Amino acid sequence: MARICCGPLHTFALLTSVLILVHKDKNVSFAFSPSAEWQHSSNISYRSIPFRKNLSNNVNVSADPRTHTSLVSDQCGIAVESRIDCGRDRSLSRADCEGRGCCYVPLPQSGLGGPPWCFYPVRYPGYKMGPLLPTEKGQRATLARSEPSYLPRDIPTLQLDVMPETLGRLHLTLKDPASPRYEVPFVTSQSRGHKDIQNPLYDVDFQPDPFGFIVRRKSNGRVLLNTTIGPLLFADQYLQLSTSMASSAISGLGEHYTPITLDLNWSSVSLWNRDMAPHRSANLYGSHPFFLVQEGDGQAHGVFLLNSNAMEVFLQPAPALTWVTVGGILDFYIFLGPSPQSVVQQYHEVIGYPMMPPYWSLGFHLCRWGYTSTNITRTVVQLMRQAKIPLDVQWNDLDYADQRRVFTFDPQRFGDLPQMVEEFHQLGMKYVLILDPGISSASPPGSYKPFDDGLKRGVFIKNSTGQILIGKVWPGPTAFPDFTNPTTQDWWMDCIRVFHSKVPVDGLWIDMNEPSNFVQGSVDGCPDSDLEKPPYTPGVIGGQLNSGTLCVSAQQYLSNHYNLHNLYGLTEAIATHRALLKVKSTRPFVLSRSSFPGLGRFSAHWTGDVRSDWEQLRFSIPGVLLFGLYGIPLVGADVCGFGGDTTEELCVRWTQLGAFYPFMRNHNDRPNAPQEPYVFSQQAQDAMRTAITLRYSLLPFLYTLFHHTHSSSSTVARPLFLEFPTDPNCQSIDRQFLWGSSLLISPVLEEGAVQVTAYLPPGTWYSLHNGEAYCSKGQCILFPAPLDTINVHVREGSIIPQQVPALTTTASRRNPFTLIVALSVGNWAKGELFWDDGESLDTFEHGHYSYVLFFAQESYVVSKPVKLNGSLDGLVLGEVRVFGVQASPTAVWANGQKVHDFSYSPDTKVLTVPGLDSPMTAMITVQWS
Ligand code: MIG
Repeated sequence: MARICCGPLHTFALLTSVLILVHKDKNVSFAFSPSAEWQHSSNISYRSIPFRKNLSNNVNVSADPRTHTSLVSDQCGIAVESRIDCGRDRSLSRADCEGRGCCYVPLPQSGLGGPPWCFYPVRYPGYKMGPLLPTEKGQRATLARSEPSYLPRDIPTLQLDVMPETLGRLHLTLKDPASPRYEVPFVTSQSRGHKDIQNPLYDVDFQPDPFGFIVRRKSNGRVLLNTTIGPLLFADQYLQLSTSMASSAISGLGEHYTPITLDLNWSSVSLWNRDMAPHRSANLYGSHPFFLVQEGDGQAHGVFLLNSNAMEVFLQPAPALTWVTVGGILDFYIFLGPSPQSVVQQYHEVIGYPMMPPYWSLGFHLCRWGYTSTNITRTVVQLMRQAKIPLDVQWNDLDYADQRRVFTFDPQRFGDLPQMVEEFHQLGMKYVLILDPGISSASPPGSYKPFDDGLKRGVFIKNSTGQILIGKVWPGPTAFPDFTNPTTQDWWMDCIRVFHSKVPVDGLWIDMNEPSNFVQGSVDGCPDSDLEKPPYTPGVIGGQLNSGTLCVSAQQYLSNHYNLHNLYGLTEAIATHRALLKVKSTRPFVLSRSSFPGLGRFSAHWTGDVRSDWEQLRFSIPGVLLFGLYGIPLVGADVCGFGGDTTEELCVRWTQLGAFYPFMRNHNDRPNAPQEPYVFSQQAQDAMRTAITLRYSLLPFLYTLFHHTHSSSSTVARPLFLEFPTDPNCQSIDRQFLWGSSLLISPVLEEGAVQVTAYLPPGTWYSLHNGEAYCSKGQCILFPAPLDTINVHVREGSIIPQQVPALTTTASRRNPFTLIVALSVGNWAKGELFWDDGESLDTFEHGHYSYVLFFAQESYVVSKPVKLNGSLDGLVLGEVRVFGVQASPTAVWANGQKVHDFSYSPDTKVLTVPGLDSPMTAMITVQWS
């Protein structure tokens, strides 16, 4: 069965050193004296920075002789891969380029999408750094430039703050000390800066002139960031900083349609929230200026640039990266890991740990645009129940609203909406509605309270001259609430409270919150200004910042839209979460399309308008995994695809993969062929039922993973490299993923395929379906994957709590538990269960939960409650299945009583002990011999 198959999985080319100060002439002084030319962050021991010659040998430049022609001055002798574009803001002629003091060296491959023709020389003049002085939080220095840069409105003097905040976290800011600039609100809790961190994992050195800094991993001296490879530019609307990278395996900088590691071949990614169906090279709904770098030896670090302005990040093969943002300050957090999972944790410590979702939100959700009445919606639910396919949450899209105005419902087609929701509740189900931010501004006065009231309370975003900005969305002309205004949050809560008193929705789906606008900027266009047309516009869809959204000169309570645009969805999520919390007093469920760091504390996310095709199915995996890194673990793509017609086969495969998205919702666009599970053949329905039922049986395990991500920020859907960081084969795998550390999911992603090639990291893995063991040396194995099967493997040493599934979680939560015990080679296993009522607020924080530990050794399994709060009362352990029992047991005991109907399969080496009926609130021991 086992065969080594997938050929060379990317072998990791570790660049041990990436200092890219290239200089060929020994006589030109680079042998600077560290004490004179370099400053060192005082809390760490002194390190000199010897000039590392010929590091460009890492990259082959000799292939192109023109690189080293005599025309090129010594200052320009920079390896092609390391050349940093001096003309990002506009294309430059030779005269322009040299006028900037840059190197002009056209290459056959340069131009669009290749290395730059015009690049900065070594030590391009910039800011000069003054002495580092101690502060309460670390150290501070003043940076000043003597000559202006080529950009309009330079900030001539900067304040640098270096704040070692924890052993693994360094915080570094650059701002204008003369006049305060916009800084991102809402995201970080109070900075925990402390200058007395003893022995941190990092080392920082500064090059004073031109200013640059180098961050090293202290343990091995590896250079993680080196910003001396290019100039710091800091003008009012153009901030730029370049750095070398410690490897080419970089994940993050979302939201984009991309594999799990980014393309460094002279590519760029723009961060500017946009209503845009996922496709390559487009800025999508959210912005996440964070990335994680796998260093190649199992260690990793991360960088977060806390900046919400429109940003473009340029990636080049050196490997190196250049941030360009059009406003705000430079506010960097650097996370030293050293494991990739700890990088994620350190990042989430800054942006906040994810919320604990209500249990029901982990069930199956069904939605489509085009359920045009309550009766049609009721029928959907009936047909699902007839097909015996689990469904926890029924949804309605815009169809419900009266003239598409939020906080109303159509009196004819949805006249009995309140009763319908009540009926769903009687079935043990939940109900979620869409809620767009745009508030119709065209209803006659007195006929639409949300607008009238909002107008009175001054909640809407204003244009640059102080009138309410009117755009156009589904209801026609609309005003946009400014959620940065506390008054708006109160008004929003009132709207939700009034609506909820009529229609008791269980959660809200906040769509269109980039915000999306069908006219550019506003119905009156936008003014001609530096905000609307900055000196440099990042490469965004539509070419302008106001494309598909509001005029960026629009005014909000905290700042202008230019600064706050990327926060619109986050601020709406905060307001919606807060409103639901007040109105319902249970854990809020909010699903937001637009996102920014910190969203995961308030909301779930879906990946927007994905097309029903195989490529989008495949890319949904990195999409989901990356949102885990961004701290939004409750995430999924629309199962079976949103745009275009699905096929039966695609929909089956998508349902199987979707059963392992942390958030699972089948959702479809209006014009498309229906894709509810019951519309397909019996065979397809059976396959979908199997997949969704499998998910339901695993929900206790999934819920426990969510508890961990909420309490300690471990990831739920986990890329393999996070769990197996020292296995180079896992570096870029994104066709498979893990749930936590112990379930490996290997879905079919190709049309017509009935087998799947799956990489199993070294160790024993058991088929979740039948317990068959695979002993892997770290190899690819070909598994059968007929249409009714998704391959899931359990890692040796783990115990997975399951529960007998049902058609809703309301019912399944009362069913007997089952334990899957996957014995390790050394005959042990462990696992745990977090359990509470599934919906009360802050149960972990208040201790209102139960916790059960499971462990197995040699020939017994123990279930041991370590904390009980009543939530497990009446629940029983029904069955234990032990994988990897080498010899057929002759007797089995449960709590000392002989069990007669156990079974053992000599083929798969699985021991099944059924009919236990033991209360989960007591210790249970199952033993065999
Ligand atoms: O302009 O509400 O991404 O899920 O069905 C389209 C209708 C608006 C976009 C969402 C999609 C939703 C649709 N919405």
